[in-house]
Amino acid sequence: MAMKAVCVLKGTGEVTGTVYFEQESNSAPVKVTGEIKGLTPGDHGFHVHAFGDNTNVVHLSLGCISAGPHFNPHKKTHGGPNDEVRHVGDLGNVTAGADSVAKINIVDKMLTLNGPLSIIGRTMVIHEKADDLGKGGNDESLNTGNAGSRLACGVIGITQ
Ligand SMILES: [Cu+2]
Ligand SMILES: [Zn+2]
Repeated sequence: MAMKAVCVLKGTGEVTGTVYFEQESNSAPVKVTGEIKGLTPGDHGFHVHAFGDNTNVVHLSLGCISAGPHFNPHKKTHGGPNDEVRHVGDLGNVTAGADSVAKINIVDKMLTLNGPLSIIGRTMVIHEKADDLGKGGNDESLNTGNAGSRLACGVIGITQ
């Protein structure tokens, strides 16, 4: 079924964003668009995390931790969006320009807004550092991509 969702990202610092999701039918890829502001120029890891729980967003140093790990219903290791082996939530990186703004324009075949593996009600997180896409050569790379702290996050909700 055609579905649309939206996520407003907030954190303890200056990073804010709005991300839109659109899926034309149950098995169609999901289009992810929008903008994140207040980033240092360069790549920043961008993932769907497992829980729609943002209770500790307001605590300094605990930003967005209650969102849990990357959404990983198939129990795979961390990877990049074009890898066969990846977490469902692994969307790779978004890139901020010199103006500190990252424009998002992603089409992803693994995300869905329908059924039991829907990402609606889960959390989008933008990270401090680049995601190494599982190729960093250490254990953490296969878990989080070494993307560092969570700058801002928000729960993905249904929109019209
Ligand atoms: Cu993440
Ligand atoms: Zn991951």
